Amino acid sequence: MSWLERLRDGLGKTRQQISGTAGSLGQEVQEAFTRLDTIEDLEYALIAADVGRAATQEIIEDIRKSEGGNLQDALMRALTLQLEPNARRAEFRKLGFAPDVARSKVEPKGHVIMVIGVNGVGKTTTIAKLGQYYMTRGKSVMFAAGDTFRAAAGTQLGVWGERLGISVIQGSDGGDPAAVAFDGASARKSRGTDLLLVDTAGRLHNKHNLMEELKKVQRVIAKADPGEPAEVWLVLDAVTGQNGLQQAKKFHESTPLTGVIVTKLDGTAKGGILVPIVRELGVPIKFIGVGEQPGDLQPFDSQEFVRALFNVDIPKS
Ligand SMILES: Nc1nc2c(ncn2[C@@H]2O[C@H](COP(=O)(O)OP(=O)(O)OP(=O)(O)O)[C@@H](O)[C@H]2O)c(=O)[nH]1
Ligand SMILES: [Mg+2]
Repeated sequence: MSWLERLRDGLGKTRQQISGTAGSLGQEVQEAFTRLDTIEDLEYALIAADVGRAATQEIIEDIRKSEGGNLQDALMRALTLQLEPNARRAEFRKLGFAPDVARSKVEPKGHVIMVIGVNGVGKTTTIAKLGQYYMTRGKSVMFAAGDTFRAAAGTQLGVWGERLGISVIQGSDGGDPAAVAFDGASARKSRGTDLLLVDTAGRLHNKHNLMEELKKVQRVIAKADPGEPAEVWLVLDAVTGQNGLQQAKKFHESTPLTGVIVTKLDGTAKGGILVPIVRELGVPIKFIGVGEQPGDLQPFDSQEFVRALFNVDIPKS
């Protein structure tokens, strides 16, 4: 299966949830607005998919203003617009709809990417996938096993490293994660490796400790290699929906994020969560994950996402 097929497949639950609730999206926009229940059903469907109220209202407004065409086309345009960063969305609306570059820029600004997020969201697996992604694009990659809290977390990353041929800086279970991060950042610098991906714990004895620990890891990396980590990416499990978004905000307050990776879009009917992530966090979505295999992670592309969501063919460019 190609990535696009897996993406379509993965978004199946969200698609069913939207089209099942919204009813026929094939009707003309103008006709739909003559029957209020159609629009109410669509609103309900979007909210149930976790698109959020503010974005849903804007989407309905954009559809209302669209000139002709059917409901699905207007909805797809409006949704794509909601997946653009806030400033670009305003600009596109003024110009009429025309995003040029929809695909996220995933070239890291520097050499160290710290990967954070609560437990079980897919951090370690995502690090492995990212390692493969960058390696197949010609970059040298290293991992640092900074989750020393959960027993066997280091082993899990070690297994991935072995499978992918990526070297892993390990600490000891229960040891100091900042020490592992420091060793990793120093080793990356001295070896001249292009990229270091730092895994972190998703859970400690309490939440406050976790945030403090992440800040410390970040500080120590900067000590070993000034200017790094250039990127702090939060992994968010789409299945957790609005809850995950609230957690993301907490992380963002304490360790400012430069990107978000949304995983498990294959396991949820709430794929609309990407919309409030973009709107409320104001941080770009870098990658999305639709499965457990290394190839199941790809740079986020708003147009591709919306087309896959509605099972519409993607024109070959
Ligand atoms: N279906 C699906 N499963 C995924 C995806 N990404 C990760 N997983 C699975 O989610 C589970 C947890 O992944 P981990 O990478 O261990 O998560 P983590 O955030 O490192 O968890 P902790 O180390 O406990 O904090 C694993 O079974 C992964 O295979 C995805 O995009 N889709
Ligand atoms: Mg982990």
